[in-house]
Amino acid sequence: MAETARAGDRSGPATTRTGYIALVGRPNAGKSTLLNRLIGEHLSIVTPKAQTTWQRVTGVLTVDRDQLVFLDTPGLLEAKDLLQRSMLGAALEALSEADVVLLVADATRPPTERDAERLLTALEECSAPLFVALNKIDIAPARAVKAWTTWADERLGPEGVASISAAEGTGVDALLGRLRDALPEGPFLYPEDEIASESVRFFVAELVRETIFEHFHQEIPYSVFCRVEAFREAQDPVYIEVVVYVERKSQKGMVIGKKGQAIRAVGEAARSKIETFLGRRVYLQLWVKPLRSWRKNRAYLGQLGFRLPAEDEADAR
Ligand SMILES: Nc1nc2c(ncn2[C@@H]2O[C@H](COP(=O)(O)OP(=O)(O)O)[C@@H](O)[C@H]2O)c(=O)[nH]1
Ligand SMILES: [Mg+2]
Repeated sequence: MAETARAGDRSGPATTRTGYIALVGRPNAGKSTLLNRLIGEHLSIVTPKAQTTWQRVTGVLTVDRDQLVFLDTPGLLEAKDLLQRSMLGAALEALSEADVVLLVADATRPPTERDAERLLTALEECSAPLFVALNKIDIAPARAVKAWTTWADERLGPEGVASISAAEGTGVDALLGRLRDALPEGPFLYPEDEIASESVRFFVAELVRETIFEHFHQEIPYSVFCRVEAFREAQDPVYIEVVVYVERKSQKGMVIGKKGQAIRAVGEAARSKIETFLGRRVYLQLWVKPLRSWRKNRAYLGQLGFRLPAEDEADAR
């Protein structure tokens, strides 16, 4: 009896809305900055250099009865080596899973036909609604933002175009409202208090890699990948060992620096970021090891946790 009564009772739990929102766009448009702003945590690494996000990062935001699962992706780029093919694959995979696609565009750079074509090709197999976030309006002239909006409306036919500053937060709440309204109904995919699906180890390694991007220039940041080898949280301070892989022996000396100066500076800066992230004191030990041409090596990329592009596709190039 009680069951039947409840079935007709309209005051029961309201339905929830849940969906994957893929953040796509050119490298350096501000996708990772936007993800961090939305989640309110430094989850995805951000640097002024292009192509810093190499694997997809998931950020989960639960507001009332809505759960938004943001997929930060490497930029849609022209893939030149195996690592870049893996990066592009990660972006396309996120698109294939997306319930909503959010193109993040840098409003300070004029739109190009090539970008539109690349995006529209990537979206061919994807039926999810498209929104455009015109980012960096804090520094883009109003004229440029207006021209971009008109162009995006005509060329991409999105559900909506929002002007935002991911760095300062302007317009982000309004954008969030529109994204929430575009979510399909469905049960939550993550516990309400969860903000990420990758492991703490992943984020710790990424913080070391971000620090390398800040301390080195030219090819070093793009030759380095970091992996946590030990993580002992029962200790205080938390004991963490990270291996910093480089592509060539000669780079090992550069990363270590004279009398270990360079790696010590990286270690200090990274430790402070990790302490903020974990909210704990940390002892950080860094090891630099060559892993010959790892960016081009399928076995190494696999061991380092990258998604690999299909074999035949790789061989055809
Ligand atoms: N002025 C300004 N800079 C931004 C904004 N959003 C991102 N940036 C900067 O743009 C650069 C690239 O940002 P990032 O989030 O790494 O871009 P991604 O490659 O698309 O993930 C960084 O130097 C950011 O600080 C913004 O709203 N305004
Ligand atoms: Mg990024």
